[in-house]
Amino acid sequence: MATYVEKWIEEIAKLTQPDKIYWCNGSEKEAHRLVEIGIKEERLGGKAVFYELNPKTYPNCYLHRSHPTDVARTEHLTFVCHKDKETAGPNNNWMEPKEAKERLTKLSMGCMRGRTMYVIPYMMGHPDSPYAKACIQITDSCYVAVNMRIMARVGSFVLEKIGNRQDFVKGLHSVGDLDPKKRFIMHFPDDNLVWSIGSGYGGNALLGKKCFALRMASLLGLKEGWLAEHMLIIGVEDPEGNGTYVTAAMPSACGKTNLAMLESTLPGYKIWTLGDDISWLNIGPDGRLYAINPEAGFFGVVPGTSMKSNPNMMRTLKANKFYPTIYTNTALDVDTNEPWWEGVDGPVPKNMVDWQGKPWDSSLNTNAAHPNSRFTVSIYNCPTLSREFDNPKGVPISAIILGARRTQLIPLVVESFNWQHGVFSGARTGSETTAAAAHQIGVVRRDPMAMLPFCGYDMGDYFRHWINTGKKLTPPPKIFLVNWFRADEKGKFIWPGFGENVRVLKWIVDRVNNRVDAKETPLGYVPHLRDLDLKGLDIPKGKLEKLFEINPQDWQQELEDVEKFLNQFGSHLPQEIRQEFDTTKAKFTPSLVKVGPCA
Ligand code: OXD
Ligand code: MN
Repeated sequence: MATYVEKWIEEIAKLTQPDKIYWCNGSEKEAHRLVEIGIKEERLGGKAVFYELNPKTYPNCYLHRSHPTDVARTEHLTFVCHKDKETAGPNNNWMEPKEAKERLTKLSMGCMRGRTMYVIPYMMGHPDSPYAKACIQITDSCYVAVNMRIMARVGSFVLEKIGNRQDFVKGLHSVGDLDPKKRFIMHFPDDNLVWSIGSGYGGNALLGKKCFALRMASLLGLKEGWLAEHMLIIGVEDPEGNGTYVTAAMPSACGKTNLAMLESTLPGYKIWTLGDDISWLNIGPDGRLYAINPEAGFFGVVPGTSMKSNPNMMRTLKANKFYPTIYTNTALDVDTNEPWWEGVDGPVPKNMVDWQGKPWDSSLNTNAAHPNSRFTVSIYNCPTLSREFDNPKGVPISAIILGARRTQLIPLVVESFNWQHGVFSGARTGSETTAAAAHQIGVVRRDPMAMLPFCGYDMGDYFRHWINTGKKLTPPPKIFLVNWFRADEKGKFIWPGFGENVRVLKWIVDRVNNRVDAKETPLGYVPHLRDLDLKGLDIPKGKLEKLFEINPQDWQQELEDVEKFLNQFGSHLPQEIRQEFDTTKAKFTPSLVKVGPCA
């Protein structure tokens, strides 16, 4: 008798009409075959799917060039289709599920004609973990199939785990005809279904990642009592060999992947990597918060990656242990057949083609690599991979870091007074937009816990879920805000960042282990300068004080903006968040303000 999975595949094949159906087994042999198909047979937008890079200097590495209109997540085409709009909240696009399915059904009729349908059974999390989830993705792209095998644990064993169950999350993906007008990424929580058509881009097409592991999983977490978060996971080892596990949420362009693989500049400190993008956080049997990384690879932004910004990522990319590594939309040095991107070490090659394969030279004043060009590489290639990565129980988390990119206002590091205050601090977090859109530089986009594009339900309810989770934790982790981007009067960053961020991690670990006290401010606790290890750094005292300056006028303005943002959640906003807001506001009313430099 056909299983539920087989019946579903049959039903989708009837709709999409592929030439062939291929069930992936996750083996390396199969990955070689899929890459070969991508080089020789399958076409995407009329082009080969993969090009082999220099086999001597970049062995087992392949370049993929996407359709020029298909280079990033398309938030405006991403919908969460709950029965009612209110559940989706103001942070999600919503469409009535019946209407959404009708649209997608029309777009999907015969969309796989002439193509192969790949069926990918995959696991998010270690197969032995009680927190892992078995899923199936269908796709008509060998690029997606190869990338899924890097990013998740693919294999026939997943089918055995699913058996005849019906409650696994189904992902249905087709590149369609790559027409942005016919592109949708739709989530159907009541049917455990993600349906994506018209894009081959990672965040839109690798459905285990943002679609399942964040949007759908955030809803599962709400139902089942856990948190799915946009967070890296690291272990910080001190000179005595003690490890402290930390997660950190950061919006894009705030150095999340760099922090996940940080090379310490402090003697005796070592950072161990467990993940760079997603954490699933569960309450363990001892009442502490345990994190697993549901993914098995990195899908990271390439430009800016160098031996200075992230030496361990450069080593990961060259490790050549797990087959293969994929570069998407980088430029290509035609003489050496090697990928190239802005910010990489070394001179700019003389003879290059850009990310679309067109001749490029620096006088063109354009980017050679697309600013959102990506690598997909196995986490097992990472030289700093923690030996706890495959621990099915996960790792106990002592601190949660919430990052922001603000040239003013937010100190280098602040510890929240308690869990509830930390949730409020995360709820009001925003980042200044970067130079990508010149006219918009410095505009603040509020992005609570870096989850605004990824929370599958109303974020007011999400804040409540955080508050409730904290009440069950014994003890809850401490929550810290960090901001590497504070600038001086000339607009120059004060803090050197990158490997030097370990100095902030050290203070966080010292606070978690009650080794140092701290100075109270209206925003939380900040370090006494004597407790921040600054040996070897040449930052004048005045500038260091600026890193922690809290300007009441600026904060009065900031809180007006925060209030507007929080008000959109209406009655869904927990009373506790309102209280925290009022308390903070009162601290900044002129008669009460008493803020000095830390000493
Ligand atoms: C993102 C990503 O967009 O991780 O956040 O790709
Ligand atoms: Mn991300």
